[in-house]
Amino acid sequence: MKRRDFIKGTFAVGASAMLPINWVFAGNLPKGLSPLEVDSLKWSSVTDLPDYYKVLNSTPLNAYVADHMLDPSITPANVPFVRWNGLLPDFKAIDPKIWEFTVDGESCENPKTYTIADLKSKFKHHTYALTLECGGNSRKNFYPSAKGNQWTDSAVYCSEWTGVLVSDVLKDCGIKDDAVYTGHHSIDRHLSGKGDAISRGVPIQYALEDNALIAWSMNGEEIPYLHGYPLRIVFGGRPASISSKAATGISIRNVEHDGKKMESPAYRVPKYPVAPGEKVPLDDFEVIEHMIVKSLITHPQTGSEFKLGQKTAVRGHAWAGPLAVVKMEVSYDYGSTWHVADLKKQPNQMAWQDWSIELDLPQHGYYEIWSKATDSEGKTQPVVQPQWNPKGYMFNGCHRIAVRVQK
Ligand SMILES: Nc1nc2c(c(=O)[nH]1)N[C@H]1C(S)=C(S)[C@@H](COP(=O)(O)O)O[C@H]1N2
Ligand SMILES: [Mo]
Repeated sequence: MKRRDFIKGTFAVGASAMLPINWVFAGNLPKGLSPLEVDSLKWSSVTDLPDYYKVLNSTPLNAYVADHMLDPSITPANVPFVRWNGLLPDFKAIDPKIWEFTVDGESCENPKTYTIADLKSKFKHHTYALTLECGGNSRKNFYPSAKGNQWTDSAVYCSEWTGVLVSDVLKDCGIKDDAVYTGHHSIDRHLSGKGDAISRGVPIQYALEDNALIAWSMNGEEIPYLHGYPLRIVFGGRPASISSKAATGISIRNVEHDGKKMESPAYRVPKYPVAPGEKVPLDDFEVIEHMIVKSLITHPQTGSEFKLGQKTAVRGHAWAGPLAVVKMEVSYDYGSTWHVADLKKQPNQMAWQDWSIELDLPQHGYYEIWSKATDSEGKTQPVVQPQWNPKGYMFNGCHRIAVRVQK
């Protein structure tokens, strides 16, 4: 039997415990859900990544941190999940002074190549907090399991990006009337060493929105190597796969972009509801254009311990793609009753929103705290699981953590 470490406040204490001594509200847990395991947080280390990262794969590099490390409103540069589809670029060989960004494509009137200095001097600068969530975030929660990186719930972050608008740059090159899509290009290569690792794009109208950036800075500093140095295309609210790191250009396309990982079923879901485990014909998938309503509890850390009578402060973030979150609720009795949390406004569209609440957990024992966001169209997070899909995208079930109250 695995040892499970409980954590007092934010400090680890050596005490171990087995689940659960006094399992409060146990009868309310919906059929099919088992109590969360309170695994000890032991992170593997890999070159270049701090040892609090948990590494899913090293080639390609995929890694994430524990949910509670995403607590700040603006995610610091040393904690976002790291996702690469192919080989890592030779970062040390990159010279930002000669880095080029090219706009071309069938629907581009005047193809142009810019240096980073050109972009900085020619166009207005903008700074936005933008939520980047992998389309496969929380994939591990799907039952039956879906193939792909088994992300838990932290393949999402919201940092502040500074750059120029994609639309200003595309307009500078002239967008023909027949433009329908963008195609994004990066320097990194496929695992085979040949061809692009990934080259995705968006319907042209999204590229014209006023918070899609070509950014050279994250949180006021140079973009870290692993998050897109020296230049990144950043679209909040949409699957992060379109936010190309180490970006070398955008093609303005007169067809749906046909770059690497645009083909079905990559970043696509079935056009109609399917049974869990069902095989779906490739023609029956459609592209995911935006992420959906969801929330994350970032405090307390799962496994925390409280004293009976002590208020339990709970907080986190919530987001809903291009929409705002209008209501945030928390339950500590497996969804039987919900408590409305304080919810902050977005600093800008496509940014996550902070929320917080203080709970009075009524007696000693084991609890789960669940969080549920509702968006401006009234859509809310499912308690058990959302529509299953073959690639395990867009899981947005309620977030769950486990805590214990001592007598
Ligand atoms: N150049 C490049 N950009 C990329 C990728 C990649 O493999 N190469 N992966 C995409 C995917 S699938 C995701 S989820 C995000 C991850 O961004 P992060 O590593 O900053 O968290 O980057 C996107 N941009
Ligand atoms: Mo992703």
